[in-house]
Amino acid sequence: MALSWYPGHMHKASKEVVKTLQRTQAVIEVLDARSPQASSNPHFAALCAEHPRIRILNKADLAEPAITEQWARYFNAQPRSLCLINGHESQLDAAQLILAARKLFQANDMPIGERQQLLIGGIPNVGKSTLLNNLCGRKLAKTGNEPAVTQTQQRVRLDDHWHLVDTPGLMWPKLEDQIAAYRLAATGTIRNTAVEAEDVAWFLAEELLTHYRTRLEQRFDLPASANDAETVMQAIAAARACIKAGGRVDWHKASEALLNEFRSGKLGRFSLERAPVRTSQTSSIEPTLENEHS
Ligand SMILES: Nc1nc2c(ncn2[C@@H]2O[C@H](COP(=O)(O)OP(=O)(O)OP(=O)(O)O)[C@@H](O)[C@H]2O)c(=O)[nH]1
Ligand SMILES: [Mg+2]
Repeated sequence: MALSWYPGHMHKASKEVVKTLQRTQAVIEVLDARSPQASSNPHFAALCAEHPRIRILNKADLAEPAITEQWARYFNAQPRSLCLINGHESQLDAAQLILAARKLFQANDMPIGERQQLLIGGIPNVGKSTLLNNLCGRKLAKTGNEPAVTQTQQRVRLDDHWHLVDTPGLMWPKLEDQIAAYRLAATGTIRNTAVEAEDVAWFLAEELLTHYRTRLEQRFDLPASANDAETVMQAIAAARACIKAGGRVDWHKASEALLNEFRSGKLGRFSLERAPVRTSQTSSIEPTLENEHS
């Protein structure tokens, strides 16, 4: 079944973004470092096409550092763009953000006036509100480990000259690239009620089997002969006691176990996408460092 999730509040929220952009000098687009391409919202990019952009590769503590660095180089080479990395291990502070914004303004011959406003946008659950709170050093915006926590914009003062606007996470009406859509579901962007946990876990099991097999073998005692998602899910079910009466596998429970361990980082750090070597290349996942080095 094709995956899509575009609740009504997002349509309204994107119209409000358009209004706020009229009073905004630059945009901070928050991306998921585990899947920077899948988490780039093409509609959001179109809305702010006139604005220079700071991309933040967020949740970098959950992605492979060397691959995140490659993505940062790729985005830094894009026009009118600058890229920063943020995560629980290395949090950006207000001074670093303001320095980056100043650099971006200067590189684009934009005057730096008395009052500047930066709009923080991106897909749901990527960490926009957490970023705002960390930059301000106070819990001003509500955060939560589920998508669509923020439903209205919130403007806050960073210092006398710089203001930030937190916005609701935005998806787009049609997810043309279904592989990207499943990556978004795996990383927790799409609300549980809009997607079957089993479908997402099956997809993730295949991705991990192809690119992070050693991790699965070590954590779930996956047999060396395993070559399909069903065997991976069976190994997870056995390792996490997801067995119903009569010895039947509880696929739902096993799926939840895989997704929870993946999303929380307990399974390790994962990069589901590699930066294109040239801008014209596609998003398809390439061999990971684990495989390259093994
Ligand atoms: N591991 C990790 N988790 C993070 C990071 N930043 C945020 N989170 C977690 O991600 C979840 C979502 O954070 P929010 O800040 O609410 O995300 P948001 O983008 O504002 O989400 P919406 O308002 O729903 O669009 C929370 O559980 C955060 O604790 C990070 O850098 N690393
Ligand atoms: Mg939020």
